[in-house]
Amino acid sequence: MKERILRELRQGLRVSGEELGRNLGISRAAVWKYIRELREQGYVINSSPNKGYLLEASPDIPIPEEVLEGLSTHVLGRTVIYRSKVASTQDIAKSLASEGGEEGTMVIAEAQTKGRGRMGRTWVSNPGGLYFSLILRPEIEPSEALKLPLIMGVGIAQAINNVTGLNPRLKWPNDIMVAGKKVGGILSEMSAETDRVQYVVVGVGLNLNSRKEDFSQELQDTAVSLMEAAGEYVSRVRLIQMILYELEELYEVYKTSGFESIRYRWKAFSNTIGRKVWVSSGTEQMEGEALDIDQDGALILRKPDGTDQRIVAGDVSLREDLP
Ligand code: BT5
Repeated sequence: MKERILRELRQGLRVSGEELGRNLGISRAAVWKYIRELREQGYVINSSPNKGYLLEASPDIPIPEEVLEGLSTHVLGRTVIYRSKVASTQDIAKSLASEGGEEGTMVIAEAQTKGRGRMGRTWVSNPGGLYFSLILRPEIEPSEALKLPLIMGVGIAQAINNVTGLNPRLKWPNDIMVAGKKVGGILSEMSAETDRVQYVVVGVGLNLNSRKEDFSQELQDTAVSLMEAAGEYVSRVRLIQMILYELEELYEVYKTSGFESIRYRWKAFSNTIGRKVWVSSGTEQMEGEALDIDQDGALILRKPDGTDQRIVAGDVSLREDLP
């Protein structure tokens, strides 16, 4: 019912409680209760006696009412679950996925107390950032799943560029960088049988409107927010809608035509290819030149002895960034 009231108010005209009640088949008192709830959510609704209600401003909060308004995707983000504080959006999305949650379902949180990165690392998730997990159900073999964080990376980089004008770079396998610092990361977790993926939950953490002093001393050297880099507040709702739009397009391309064209787009955003790097993969530490990513999304490292090594998981440091 609240959504329907909002839809009426979004027409941009002043409308009386009586008229709203009549259109929606509820009492004026009920209308008033929903208006109060909307105000509590951050909607600015002007009311004047005898004339009625006028929507003056909507909050930049990724609640379903806002994300769905004007969202142009067919699948991704059509179901949005918004929470103010959770341990990790990954856990919620994974449990929904295991109970049959639909492809495209998105769990967004304002803050996380146990946000995680890869290999048990922590993702610092203070208020001001964007933290979400998306359920995907691609009909692929488990070995294909390595490509998904790369596809996500391209979509996110493109969306950041569209919304802020910044030129983000992608660092293999899952870092989103701006001005040489990490602005976001992608975590992909899947459930699979031997030859079939059941679901993949891709989690994205982005530093959006946080300030330098919101980060710990240690992170201040390596992390940045979009607001700091762009010099202005970045609308969360707009960025989410743009990410979903870009991702859905890429996901379609991937499902119908494969990874090849996305691989090229990834390379165009990359700050890794052609650079001297250090790679740590499992217990191994290697140096060399990041030559390419192959058709599976693996990194090809040319080692000092001239041989090439294919790396499917690990961390890359650019040599000139090392202390
Ligand atoms: C990642 O891991 O970069 C993937 C992060 C994914 C987070 C999202 S948030 C929504 C969803 N729910 C979750 O619980 N997780 C996902 P990794 O490559 O392992 O990088 C982790 C490292 O990045 C840490 O060890 C820190 O060095 C650094 N880091 C942590 N928080 C950061 C932040 N807010 N900004 C920049 N760097 C950060």
